[in-house]
Amino acid sequence: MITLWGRDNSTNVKKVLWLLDELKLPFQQINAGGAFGKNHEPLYLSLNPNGLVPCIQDDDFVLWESNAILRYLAERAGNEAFWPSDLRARASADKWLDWTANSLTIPFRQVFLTLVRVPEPERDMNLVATGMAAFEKHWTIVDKVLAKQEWLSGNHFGLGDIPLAIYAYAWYGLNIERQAHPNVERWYKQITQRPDFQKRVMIPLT
Ligand SMILES: N[C@@H](CCC(=O)N[C@@H](CS)C(=O)NCC(=O)O)C(=O)O
Repeated sequence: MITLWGRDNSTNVKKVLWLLDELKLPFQQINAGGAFGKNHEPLYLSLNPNGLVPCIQDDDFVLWESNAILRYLAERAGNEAFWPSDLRARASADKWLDWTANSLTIPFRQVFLTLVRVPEPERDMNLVATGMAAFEKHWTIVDKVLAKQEWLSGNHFGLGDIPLAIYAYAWYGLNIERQAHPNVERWYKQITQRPDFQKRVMIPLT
């Protein structure tokens, strides 16, 4: 049985919850991090010395880092759509996990954590502007890719779509001025029709 440590409203935990549901893998969840705490207690630190969520236990196997967890679960489930046996199809989808983490983690913090979690009088709006400019530059890249293929993972929804879709939910959920990216908008609309995305990701931004 898989145990997932993490709180529902964490960006990185949402990825894992969503994939567990897509893969129909049974699991139990222990709320941790944020208001739930636990992640700086010795028990949790013995699993994940970083004190961050998510972390999973699969019997006696422990794994942290959300994207590593996504890859592990997709392969563990033996699900061809999420972990294609074809090396090139798999790598083409997989690259979006690293790309999203490397390109957008900092802009995400600059925009969303500021606008959602910092009280208005204390917000650094220059930081928000810097993050938004980075997002727009990266959406332009994604838009060109999605002009040629239906999903980031190729011709079907897959692992490569998950991390960016989590950021897209925050992007389209905030009252901010956005440039038009028609192919991204088409892709995101399709994502929002997935029941597991609705259940795990489309919860209030807090
Ligand atoms: N690179 C890590 C980042 C994990 C991370 O930053 N987690 C945040 C939540 S999104 C966290 O644990 N924050 C402290 C807390 O929730 O108490 C991953 O992808 O798993």
